[in-house]
Amino acid sequence: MSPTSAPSASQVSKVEGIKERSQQLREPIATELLQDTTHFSEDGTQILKFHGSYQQDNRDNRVKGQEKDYQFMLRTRSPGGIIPSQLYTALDQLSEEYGNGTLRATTRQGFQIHGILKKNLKTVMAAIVRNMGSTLGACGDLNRNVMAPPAPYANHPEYIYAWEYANNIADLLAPQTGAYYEIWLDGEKFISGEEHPDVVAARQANGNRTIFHDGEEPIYGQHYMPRKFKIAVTVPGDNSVDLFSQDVSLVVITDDQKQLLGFNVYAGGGLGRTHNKEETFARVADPIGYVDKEDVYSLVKAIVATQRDYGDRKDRRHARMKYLLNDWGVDKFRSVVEGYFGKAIQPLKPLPPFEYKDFLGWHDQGDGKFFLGISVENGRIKDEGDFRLKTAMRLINQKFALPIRLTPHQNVLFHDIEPADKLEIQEILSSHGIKAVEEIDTLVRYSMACPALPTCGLAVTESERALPGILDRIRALLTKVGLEDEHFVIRMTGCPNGCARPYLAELGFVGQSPESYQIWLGADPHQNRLAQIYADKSHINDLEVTLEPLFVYFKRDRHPGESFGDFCDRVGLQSLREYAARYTSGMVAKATKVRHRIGVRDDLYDRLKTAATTEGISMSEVVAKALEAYLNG
Ligand code: SRM
Ligand code: SF4
Repeated sequence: MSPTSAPSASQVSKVEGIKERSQQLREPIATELLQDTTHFSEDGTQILKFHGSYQQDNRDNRVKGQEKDYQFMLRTRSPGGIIPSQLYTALDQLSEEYGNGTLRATTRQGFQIHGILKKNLKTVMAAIVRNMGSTLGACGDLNRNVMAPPAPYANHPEYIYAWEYANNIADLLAPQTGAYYEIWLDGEKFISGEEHPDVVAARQANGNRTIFHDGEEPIYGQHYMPRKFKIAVTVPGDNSVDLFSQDVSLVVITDDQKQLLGFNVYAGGGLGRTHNKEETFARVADPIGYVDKEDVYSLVKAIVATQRDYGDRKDRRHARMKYLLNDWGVDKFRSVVEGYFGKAIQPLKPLPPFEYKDFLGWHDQGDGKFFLGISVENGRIKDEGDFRLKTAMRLINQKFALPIRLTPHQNVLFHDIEPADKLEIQEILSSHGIKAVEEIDTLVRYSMACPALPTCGLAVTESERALPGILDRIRALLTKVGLEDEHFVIRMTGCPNGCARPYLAELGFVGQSPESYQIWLGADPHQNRLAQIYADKSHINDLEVTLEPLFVYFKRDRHPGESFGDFCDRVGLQSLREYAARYTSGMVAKATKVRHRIGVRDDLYDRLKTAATTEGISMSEVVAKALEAYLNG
């Protein structure tokens, strides 16, 4: 039996037609790539995503009436965040030669290069593949990069199973079309690793309507998925992958001897939403049940087939699998999946609570070697002033050829480090301005921001470029109210799509209109619970006024050891709002100096800084003096 739900053209969204006409992801990009143009057509742009690239423009360079400054972002597909040393060397060089000079570690354990011109796209893509990488399926309506905890423990079998199955599921659901190799490598096929025979068999296995028997794509058919699809595999107690935000999460279950038995399965998480459209929302995944290891690929295929055949292909805003779970409820979803699976899904196995883990700093790997987790602010690997992470990583890579793992928190781990090399590696990092994990402000350590401006076409506010300054202000405010050692999870995005998973942060900023953010509060520190909207369109200049009452209330009424997110959840939004209202009307004027901000040109700012240093007074005082003099005539 083959699936029967090929959507009819009159009912479906525009993108469904583009996929159908693409000859399994070949056109129009194969044709348009050969044309001497700066960018692709709308259809080409959509199909290009499946190959791992987004057409963007540098929004800082937009000039009315002129063509946009088109450029391309490339994203790697790296299950579990595994980046071999050879691939890192290639990505580093490509980003220097063809990109904007930076590399960006993403929230799903991939690398992105920004700023590639269309004429160089093929060169860069081919170089990635020839150096053990791939971008196929990093974007588009199919299974995205499969996540797994990044810690390379050699002596924790659960972790080893998690990487193995993350990798195998990535293979199982990889597109089978020849388009990628034809277009970018002139048909030459590069295989970076053999597929596990179980995966090959599982892909072709003729389940109950799970596969198409004609064409190149047994699982996806001509129309691929209705929307992006995201999977993570983790181990009990480890929520480094934010498992509740995924379409599907699998949790490794072992016996007392640490032999793999099977997996607990969760489904229906997803974060993307649209402001003022209540029918779109962030959602945490539901527990679905347990599956034996022998059946896990069949179950994953059954879930994929359920979403493929029943996911909404008319309205892309309602097309993620979370809406099926929401509209059907867990019982109906489970029973439809069981129809494809061909048997009953077993009850969930009991598990300990899931915790936030980032694996930063030095760790014993368990096989005589070490791994080192380096905090990368917002994932941006660059050289800037005294901070020269890009160069430091290049030197470490050249000298020691260490494999890298990218973490789901935009950080990097070097592993397989010989004890004798620890000191030299640490020295390379220190001499390039990279702080040890103990020296990093904990607000920075536990924060994330998405790229937003200038590359993201969907951004309505700054994010990556704004968060560092905002964290400084929050640290100053915490110090002011007597919470100088406090930290919590802060995440920011430039729009409601949720790329830095702000709805699972204790304090989330979600871009709403220029310079204004929706403020989300109350997720737990381990990302098991969603935050809620506390304030709308909060201007970033009002940050201190908005947050000070909350921090004061938290300091006064928290339970011993209670985190900020748990506190906000316990007292509730209404109580927070009431306290803030009383606080602002009564005490805030006395307690807080309201600060106004004005912008100055970079050169003026530098002169201001020099003047303040020369005179030994603060910059505010210099400005105040100058303004007084000016205003008084
Ligand atoms: Fe994302 C679209 C960046 C993880 C939800 N995301 C985009 C685009 C491609 C903008 C676009 O469509 O034109 C962004 C490119 C910006 C740029 O200049 O690089 C973008 N997303 C990112 C990254 C780079 C953010 C980061 O700080 O690392 C992450 C890349 C991950 C990867 O390696 O694959 C990234 N995006 C996420 C996540 C988090 C996750 O997957 O764990 C989410 C929320 C989880 C989810 O999917 O529900 C996420 N991105 C979205 C959405 C909203 C999807 C939805 O269901 O509504 C969009 C827009 C869309 O798909 O229409 C989007
Ligand atoms: Fe762009 Fe919005 Fe994603 Fe940020 S959250 S990268 S602004 S799509």
